[in-house]
Amino acid sequence: MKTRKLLSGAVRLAALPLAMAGAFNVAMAQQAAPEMTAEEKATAKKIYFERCAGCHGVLRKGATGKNLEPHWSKKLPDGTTQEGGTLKLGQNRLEKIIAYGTEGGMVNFDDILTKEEISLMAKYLQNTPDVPPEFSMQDMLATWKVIVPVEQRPKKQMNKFNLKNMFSVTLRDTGEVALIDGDTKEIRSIVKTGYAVHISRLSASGRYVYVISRDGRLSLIDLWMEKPAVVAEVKVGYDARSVDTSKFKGFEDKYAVAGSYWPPQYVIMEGDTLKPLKIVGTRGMTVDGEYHPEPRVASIVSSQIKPEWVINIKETGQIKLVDYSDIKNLKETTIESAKFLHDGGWDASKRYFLVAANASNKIAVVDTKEGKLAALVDTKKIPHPGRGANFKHPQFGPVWATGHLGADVITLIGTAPNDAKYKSNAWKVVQEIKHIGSGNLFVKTHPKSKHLWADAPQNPERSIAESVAVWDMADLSKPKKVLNVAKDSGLPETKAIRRAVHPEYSADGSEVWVSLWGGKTDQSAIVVYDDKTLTVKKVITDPKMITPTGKFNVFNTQHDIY
Ligand code: DHE
Repeated sequence: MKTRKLLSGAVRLAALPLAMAGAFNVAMAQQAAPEMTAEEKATAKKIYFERCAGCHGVLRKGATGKNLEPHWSKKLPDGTTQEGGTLKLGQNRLEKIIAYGTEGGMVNFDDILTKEEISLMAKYLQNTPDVPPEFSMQDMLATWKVIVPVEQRPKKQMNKFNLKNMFSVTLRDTGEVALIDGDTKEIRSIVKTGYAVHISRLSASGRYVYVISRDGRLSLIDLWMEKPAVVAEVKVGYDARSVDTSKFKGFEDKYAVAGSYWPPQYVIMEGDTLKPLKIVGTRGMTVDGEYHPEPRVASIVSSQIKPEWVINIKETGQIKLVDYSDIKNLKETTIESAKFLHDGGWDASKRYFLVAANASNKIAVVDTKEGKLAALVDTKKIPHPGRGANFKHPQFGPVWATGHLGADVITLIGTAPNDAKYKSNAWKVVQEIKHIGSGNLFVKTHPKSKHLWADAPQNPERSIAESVAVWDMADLSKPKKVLNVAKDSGLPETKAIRRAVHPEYSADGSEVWVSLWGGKTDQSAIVVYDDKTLTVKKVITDPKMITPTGKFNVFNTQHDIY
């Protein structure tokens, strides 16, 4: 129980789903669902959205997390199936699972939710989930705001910042991003975004930053302003995670595309105003041939070799290649891969896209030149690459690396099918490097670096979750260096674990920035390491530095360097 307690802290991530699996996968009891007042239901719904929906889905169909529907089918003795009971587990057992987690991976919430809230959630889960409303073009247009019209924006860069080396940093729990100058390490601007802001992506020119928040709010920041600020906003759905832009020659900064978890759809917008232009639903059949009502949009990446986005649909396992050259006559190529697609990145040539089908323990490889699936690679449990890391392995040639939430290895996959010397390694796991533990979320390197970095923020042990590991890519048999980022920050220890998360390089590849994801109200920091010497160069901290997580260096994000 002790370790599970440690696991809880800030992260309610992919581990959560696994947990509920075993525990909930039982037949139902035929009793009425507990009654709830409208007020109780509204509170529970909010908690479910904030804490549970990411893994289990709003309809509770399950993905990385278990199916939590109350209407498990029950076979009756006469062979017919009866629907509509309540979870057999009942109130007490549900409360225990929510409070303490399970061996299967469900994390404990007893340090986040009060006893009353836990009891409320147990009741809520025994009631049939409401189907949230759809979000039409009209709804979206009603939320669209151009704060600074294009003609009133600067015609050239009005500040003296080195924009290439600017970092857009997620301040997760304050719903803000901090724009931090990579050269001086000064916070240049803190910008209000949406609830539990998630990721930032760059326009092809590097001028605009697109920030997507979990409540579906998309914010557009203009880096050319004297003080960079939000110039347009739109709500793309009720629940969202991904955004990218048109990067192909001739379409630079023209379009943005954002994917939502609810409703399951993606929207194409004008790149400089966010005016929604076209919404495309993603409901449909899974790769197993079953209809799914909630296939959520996971990662989106923009091709640099075609006017195309790769849009990964989580629950169906279908990868969409969306040709944006004519959005009125939109062409989608649907590639069958494996269910539960999540995050991924390009190989070094930017022709192949590798994406984790995380709960299927696979990496799907798409050949975007041919528009086909190149391979499905089996890996250890729950691969979670972020965007992955590309380097030339001394023995196996070009490889792409992913870490795992569910295993203590970093997996290296060969990526050079057209190289005479290394083609036999293509789309094979060529090596598994031993990590400091499971619970990895992100790996990173840079073409100018000799190091590979990996975090382990989801590990139950404080000392592991607060550390990162670094390997010398020229000789992976050399012992890895383990850096305790929390200790290196020099900040006083806090009750909450300060998870070391998301290593990100500076534009020139000389520094690596690691966030310390601490408690909701604790002042935290980003620790900047010299990538050559692996020593601390600077600790960026500020009373406003609360829950820093993802960091997006403008140049590296713009050019997909990892
Ligand atoms: Fe993320 C990327 C979904 C929780 C930090 N995360 C992604 C992507 C998806 C995703 C689909 C790929 C986006 C893309 O490339 O277009 N994340 C989810 C979830 O569904 C999940 C598991 C649960 C939830 O309820 O949201 C989840 N993610 C988290 C976190 O708790 C993290 C660690 C901290 C935070 O800030 O929220 C987190 N996710 C990130 C980051 C990236 C990301 C930093 C981008 C990595 C990169 O280098 O590009």
